[in-house]
Amino acid sequence: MWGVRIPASISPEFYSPRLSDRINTINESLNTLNHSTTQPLNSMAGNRTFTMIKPDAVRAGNIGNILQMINAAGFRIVAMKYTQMSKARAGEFYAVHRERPFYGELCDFMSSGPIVAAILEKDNAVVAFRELIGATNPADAAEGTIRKKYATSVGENAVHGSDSDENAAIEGAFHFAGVELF
Ligand code: DAT
Ligand code: MG
Repeated sequence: MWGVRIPASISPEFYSPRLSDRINTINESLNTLNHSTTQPLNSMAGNRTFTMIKPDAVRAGNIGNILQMINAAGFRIVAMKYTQMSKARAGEFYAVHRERPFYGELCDFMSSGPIVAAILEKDNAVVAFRELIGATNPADAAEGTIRKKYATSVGENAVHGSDSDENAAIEGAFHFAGVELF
Protein backbone atom coordinates (compact mmCIF):
# COMPACT_ATOMS: atom_id res chain seq x y z
CA MET A 1 0.00 0.00 0.00
CA TRP A 2 1.15 3.53 -0.82
CA GLY A 3 1.19 6.39 1.68
CA VAL A 4 -0.39 7.04 5.02
CA ARG A 5 -4.08 7.90 4.81
CA ILE A 6 -5.32 10.76 6.94
CA PRO A 7 -8.21 9.25 8.92
CA ALA A 8 -11.71 10.49 8.08
CA SER A 9 -12.47 10.24 11.79
CA ILE A 10 -10.55 13.47 12.38
CA SER A 11 -13.25 16.14 12.10
CA PRO A 12 -12.85 18.23 8.88
CA GLU A 13 -13.88 21.32 10.88
CA PHE A 14 -10.56 20.92 12.64
CA TYR A 15 -8.82 22.03 9.45
CA SER A 16 -9.30 25.10 7.30
CA PRO A 17 -11.62 24.30 4.35
CA ARG A 18 -8.65 24.59 1.96
CA LEU A 19 -6.58 22.12 3.94
CA SER A 20 -9.53 19.80 4.26
CA ASP A 21 -9.90 19.85 0.42
CA ARG A 22 -6.20 19.11 0.02
CA ILE A 23 -6.50 16.15 2.40
CA ASN A 24 -9.46 14.76 0.43
CA THR A 25 -7.52 15.13 -2.82
CA ILE A 26 -4.51 13.33 -1.35
CA ASN A 27 -6.68 10.51 0.02
CA GLU A 28 -8.40 10.13 -3.39
CA SER A 29 -5.03 10.02 -5.16
CA LEU A 30 -3.83 7.32 -2.78
CA ASN A 31 -6.99 5.28 -3.42
CA THR A 32 -6.42 5.55 -7.16
CA LEU A 33 -2.74 4.68 -6.90
CA ASN A 34 -3.35 1.70 -4.64
CA HIS A 35 -6.14 0.47 -6.88
CA SER A 36 -4.16 0.96 -10.10
CA THR A 37 -1.29 -1.17 -8.76
CA THR A 38 -3.74 -4.10 -8.48
CA GLN A 39 -4.80 -3.78 -12.17
CA PRO A 40 -3.25 -6.28 -14.63
CA LEU A 41 -0.18 -4.92 -16.43
CA ASN A 42 -1.78 -5.34 -19.86
CA SER A 43 -4.53 -2.84 -18.90
CA MET A 44 -2.31 -0.15 -20.43
CA ALA A 45 -1.89 -1.90 -23.78
CA GLY A 46 -4.71 -0.43 -25.87
CA ASN A 47 -7.27 -3.01 -24.83
CA ARG A 48 -9.84 -0.65 -23.32
CA THR A 49 -12.50 1.59 -24.78
CA PHE A 50 -15.20 3.84 -23.38
CA THR A 51 -18.90 3.75 -24.33
CA MET A 52 -22.17 5.42 -23.48
CA ILE A 53 -25.63 4.01 -24.19
CA LYS A 54 -27.20 7.31 -25.20
CA PRO A 55 -30.51 8.80 -23.95
CA ASP A 56 -32.47 7.71 -27.08
CA ALA A 57 -31.55 4.04 -26.56
CA VAL A 58 -32.25 4.25 -22.82
CA ARG A 59 -35.70 5.81 -23.51
CA ALA A 60 -36.47 3.11 -26.08
CA GLY A 61 -35.77 0.38 -23.50
CA ASN A 62 -32.67 -0.94 -25.28
CA ILE A 63 -30.11 -1.00 -22.45
CA GLY A 64 -30.44 -4.77 -22.07
CA ASN A 65 -30.35 -5.48 -25.82
CA ILE A 66 -27.23 -3.37 -26.31
CA LEU A 67 -25.42 -4.84 -23.29
CA GLN A 68 -26.22 -8.29 -24.64
CA MET A 69 -24.58 -7.42 -27.98
CA ILE A 70 -21.54 -6.01 -26.16
CA ASN A 71 -21.30 -9.17 -24.07
CA ALA A 72 -21.77 -11.48 -27.06
CA ALA A 73 -18.95 -9.65 -28.88
CA GLY A 74 -16.59 -10.62 -26.06
CA PHE A 75 -16.09 -7.35 -24.20
CA ARG A 76 -15.50 -7.49 -20.45
CA ILE A 77 -17.04 -4.75 -18.31
CA VAL A 78 -14.34 -2.88 -16.39
CA ALA A 79 -16.62 -0.10 -15.06
CA MET A 80 -20.28 0.84 -15.50
CA LYS A 81 -22.78 3.41 -14.21
CA TYR A 82 -26.30 4.72 -14.88
CA THR A 83 -26.04 8.49 -14.77
CA GLN A 84 -27.11 11.73 -16.43
CA MET A 85 -24.85 14.53 -17.72
CA SER A 86 -25.80 18.17 -17.26
CA LYS A 87 -25.66 20.26 -20.43
CA ALA A 88 -22.37 21.76 -19.19
CA ARG A 89 -20.87 18.28 -18.61
CA ALA A 90 -22.03 17.12 -22.05
CA GLY A 91 -20.43 20.27 -23.51
CA GLU A 92 -17.16 19.39 -21.80
CA PHE A 93 -17.29 15.77 -22.95
CA TYR A 94 -17.87 16.81 -26.59
CA ALA A 95 -15.60 19.90 -26.49
CA VAL A 96 -13.70 18.66 -29.58
CA HIS A 97 -16.91 19.22 -31.57
CA ARG A 98 -17.55 22.73 -30.26
CA GLU A 99 -17.10 24.34 -33.71
CA ARG A 100 -19.40 21.86 -35.49
CA PRO A 101 -22.89 23.14 -36.41
CA PHE A 102 -24.62 20.35 -34.46
CA TYR A 103 -22.75 21.00 -31.17
CA GLY A 104 -25.68 22.69 -29.35
CA GLU A 105 -28.12 20.01 -30.49
CA LEU A 106 -25.65 17.29 -29.46
CA CYS A 107 -25.23 18.73 -25.93
CA ASP A 108 -29.03 19.15 -25.52
CA PHE A 109 -29.60 15.57 -26.63
CA MET A 110 -26.80 14.00 -24.56
CA SER A 111 -28.08 15.74 -21.40
CA SER A 112 -31.76 15.01 -22.14
CA GLY A 113 -31.94 11.84 -20.04
CA PRO A 114 -29.94 9.14 -18.32
CA ILE A 115 -27.15 7.24 -20.04
CA VAL A 116 -25.18 4.09 -19.24
CA ALA A 117 -21.45 4.89 -19.19
CA ALA A 118 -18.96 2.02 -19.29
CA ILE A 119 -15.33 1.10 -19.77
CA LEU A 120 -14.95 -2.10 -21.81
CA GLU A 121 -12.01 -4.43 -22.29
CA LYS A 122 -11.04 -6.64 -25.21
CA ASP A 123 -7.96 -6.99 -27.44
CA ASN A 124 -7.82 -4.01 -29.78
CA ALA A 125 -10.89 -2.63 -27.98
CA VAL A 126 -11.25 0.75 -29.70
CA VAL A 127 -11.27 -0.65 -33.23
CA ALA A 128 -13.29 -3.76 -32.31
CA PHE A 129 -15.95 -1.62 -30.61
CA ARG A 130 -16.19 0.87 -33.50
CA GLU A 131 -16.84 -2.18 -35.72
CA LEU A 132 -19.56 -3.41 -33.37
CA ILE A 133 -21.37 -0.04 -33.23
CA GLY A 134 -21.19 0.77 -36.97
CA ALA A 135 -21.10 4.11 -38.81
CA THR A 136 -22.17 7.37 -37.14
CA ASN A 137 -25.20 7.62 -39.45
CA PRO A 138 -27.35 4.49 -39.04
CA ALA A 139 -28.25 4.75 -42.75
CA ASP A 140 -24.59 3.91 -43.49
CA ALA A 141 -24.13 1.37 -40.67
CA ALA A 142 -23.45 -2.26 -41.60
CA GLU A 143 -26.04 -4.98 -40.94
CA GLY A 144 -25.75 -6.50 -37.48
CA THR A 145 -24.20 -3.40 -35.89
CA ILE A 146 -25.67 -1.73 -32.81
CA ARG A 147 -26.41 1.52 -34.64
CA LYS A 148 -28.04 -0.30 -37.57
CA LYS A 149 -30.36 -2.01 -35.09
CA TYR A 150 -31.06 0.69 -32.55
CA ALA A 151 -30.07 4.16 -33.84
CA THR A 152 -32.78 6.34 -35.35
CA SER A 153 -30.74 9.20 -36.88
CA VAL A 154 -27.20 10.57 -37.20
CA GLY A 155 -27.79 12.69 -34.08
CA GLU A 156 -29.65 10.09 -32.00
CA ASN A 157 -27.44 7.13 -32.71
CA ALA A 158 -27.85 4.94 -29.62
CA VAL A 159 -24.22 4.53 -28.55
CA HIS A 160 -20.89 6.30 -28.22
CA GLY A 161 -17.55 4.61 -28.84
CA SER A 162 -14.10 6.18 -28.33
CA ASP A 163 -12.13 6.84 -31.53
CA SER A 164 -8.58 6.26 -30.19
CA ASP A 165 -6.74 4.72 -27.23
CA GLU A 166 -5.85 8.21 -26.03
CA ASN A 167 -9.48 9.40 -26.09
CA ALA A 168 -10.65 6.14 -24.49
CA ALA A 169 -8.41 6.90 -21.51
CA ILE A 170 -9.53 10.55 -21.34
CA GLU A 171 -13.24 9.68 -21.66
CA GLY A 172 -13.02 6.82 -19.15
CA ALA A 173 -11.38 9.13 -16.61
CA PHE A 174 -14.08 11.75 -17.30
CA HIS A 175 -16.74 9.39 -15.93
CA PHE A 176 -14.90 7.09 -13.52
CA ALA A 177 -12.46 7.26 -10.62
CA GLY A 178 -9.74 4.61 -10.41
CA VAL A 179 -11.52 2.85 -7.53
CA GLU A 180 -14.58 2.27 -9.77
CA LEU A 181 -12.59 0.11 -12.24
CA PHE A 182 -12.62 -3.66 -11.75
P1 DAT B 1 -19.08 9.12 -33.67
O1 DAT B 1 -20.06 9.18 -32.52
O2 DAT B 1 -19.42 8.04 -34.65
O3 DAT B 1 -17.65 9.07 -33.20
P2 DAT B 1 -18.58 11.91 -34.31
O4 DAT B 1 -17.47 11.84 -33.31
O5 DAT B 1 -18.26 12.44 -35.69
O6 DAT B 1 -19.26 10.48 -34.50
O7 DAT B 1 -19.77 12.80 -33.74
C1 DAT B 1 -20.12 12.72 -32.37
C2 DAT B 1 -21.62 12.71 -32.26
O8 DAT B 1 -22.14 13.93 -32.76
C3 DAT B 1 -22.32 11.63 -33.10
O9 DAT B 1 -22.35 10.39 -32.45
C4 DAT B 1 -23.68 12.21 -33.26
C5 DAT B 1 -23.41 13.69 -33.40
N1 DAT B 1 -23.30 14.05 -34.83
C6 DAT B 1 -22.28 13.77 -35.67
N2 DAT B 1 -22.52 14.24 -36.91
C7 DAT B 1 -23.74 14.83 -36.85
C8 DAT B 1 -24.57 15.50 -37.79
N3 DAT B 1 -24.19 15.65 -39.05
N4 DAT B 1 -25.76 15.97 -37.35
C9 DAT B 1 -26.15 15.83 -36.07
N5 DAT B 1 -25.42 15.21 -35.14
C10 DAT B 1 -24.23 14.71 -35.51
MG1 MG C 1 -16.51 10.40 -32.16
